[in-house]
Amino acid sequence: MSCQRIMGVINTTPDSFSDGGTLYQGTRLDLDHAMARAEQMVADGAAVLDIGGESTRPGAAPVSVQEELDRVIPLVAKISTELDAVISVDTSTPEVMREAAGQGAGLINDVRALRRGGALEAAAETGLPVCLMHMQGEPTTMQQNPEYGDVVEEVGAFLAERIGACEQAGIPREKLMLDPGFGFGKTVAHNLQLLAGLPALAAQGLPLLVGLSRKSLIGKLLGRDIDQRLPASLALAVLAAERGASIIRTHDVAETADAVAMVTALEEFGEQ
Ligand code: 9MG
Repeated sequence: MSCQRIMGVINTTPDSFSDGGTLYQGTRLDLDHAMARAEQMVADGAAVLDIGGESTRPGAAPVSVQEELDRVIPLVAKISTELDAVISVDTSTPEVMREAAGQGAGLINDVRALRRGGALEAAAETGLPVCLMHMQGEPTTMQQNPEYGDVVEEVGAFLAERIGACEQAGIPREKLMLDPGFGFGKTVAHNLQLLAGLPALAAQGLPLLVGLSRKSLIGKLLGRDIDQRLPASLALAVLAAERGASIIRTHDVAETADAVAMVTALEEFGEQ
């Protein structure tokens, strides 16, 4: 059963923080393996697949436009012809947005909230919905010393400014969703404050997308390595869904779909 709230993560990078390189054979992306992962995620309940070709983990090597296109576009093209899922392209690069849209992508997920030169115009041209994510700083340095006065208020103000920029560029508000960017220039305390403050961000009236799967706050709070973070990731997914998240971004689709389905069941029961 597909759960409309689940976005499965497919990293086509050799160096992503939790699953980097698992789709590689030597130095080449194994398209058949990536496709098998996508098929499994859809069978497990993902309604959206998020395909990314740039690692945003702190210290990751920068990727050229051509490299990002080569990693992402063949997979977007193949999934769009073979699978029934919305394809989200996880990119900040205008050329990738345009090309992915042409190959059947249905959503732009930009961790830089369309701040890269030409990104607003490219996203507007595609006519696709966009997820605007908050990040303090740049991936290479964002975790060095993140600072906020009131993190919920500042993230909310940033996202409101980006909504305004999108509207000015011709992307209507109805096409936007928002993401506080857990782990992107945030300490553990900032992440927890944002999780508690999700209802305040939901009050902007746009759908919230949340990614907490396997993130380092779990490692910092519980001392768990990446491969031991599933139970805490599920708890965080449920907490986020209860606090108003519409879409949950996850590496572990089957387990997260079941966990979040319990929140959905309770919400639907409450509406009777
Ligand atoms: C690409 N990416 C990695 N983490 C993410 C998160 O938390 N949200 C969104 N929208 N994208 C993310």
